[in-house]
Amino acid sequence: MEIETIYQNIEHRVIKDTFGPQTQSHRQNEGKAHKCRGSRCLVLITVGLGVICVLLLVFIILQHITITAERDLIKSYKNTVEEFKQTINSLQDNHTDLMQKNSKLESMSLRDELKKAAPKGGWLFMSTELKSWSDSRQYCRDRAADLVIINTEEKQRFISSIVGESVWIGLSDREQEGNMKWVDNSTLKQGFWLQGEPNSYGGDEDCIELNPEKHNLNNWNDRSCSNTRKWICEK
Ligand SMILES: [Ca+2]
Ligand SMILES: [Ca+2]
Repeated sequence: MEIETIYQNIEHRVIKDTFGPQTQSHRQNEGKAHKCRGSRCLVLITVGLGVICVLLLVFIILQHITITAERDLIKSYKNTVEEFKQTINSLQDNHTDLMQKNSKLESMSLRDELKKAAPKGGWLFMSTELKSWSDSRQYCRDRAADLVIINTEEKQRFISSIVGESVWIGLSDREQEGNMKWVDNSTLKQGFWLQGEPNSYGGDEDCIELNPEKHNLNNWNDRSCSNTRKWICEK
């Protein structure tokens, strides 16, 4: 038994001596490998985080560029809209100026033509506003004039050609129904009536208008004196 025990101890030692250092080295290698794997992981994680950071940075920069570009675009749109508004306002002002100038020129031109048609030394004036026959006449009388008297075919044609809409003339039968008289109290000799006129429609038509939309020599109509029309003064 003692001898067996001694052999066993010897074998154990031999085995221990034979395999002992290898096992130790193996363990050391394993430790190194473990350490190495840990370092690699750390490097990989660091690199990964770095890449993510770089990507985030790129993303943020791109976002910033996009937002800046959009802001610039919005500013540019606002400026364009502002410029449009200014241009429109300017055009409206110009249009108003031109319309006023045109209106003045038309008025001057009309006055010149009316002066030519007026009796020597006199003048004609066409209103731009609307008044009843009596108020129209009063307007003329306040300027030492009166509503126009049309006693020739030439004058009838001329006035019909220069007015753009119905105007009061100095003729009425206010004093006596059916007895047409001019404002200078002279009796009507030649009338340029529309067909069927004067008809004193409704019994309330005593003042005469000239309607240029109708034929030049047939365009007078009797109408209620309280209606409002433009008018022509003559002096
Ligand atoms: Ca009448
Ligand atoms: Ca009538």
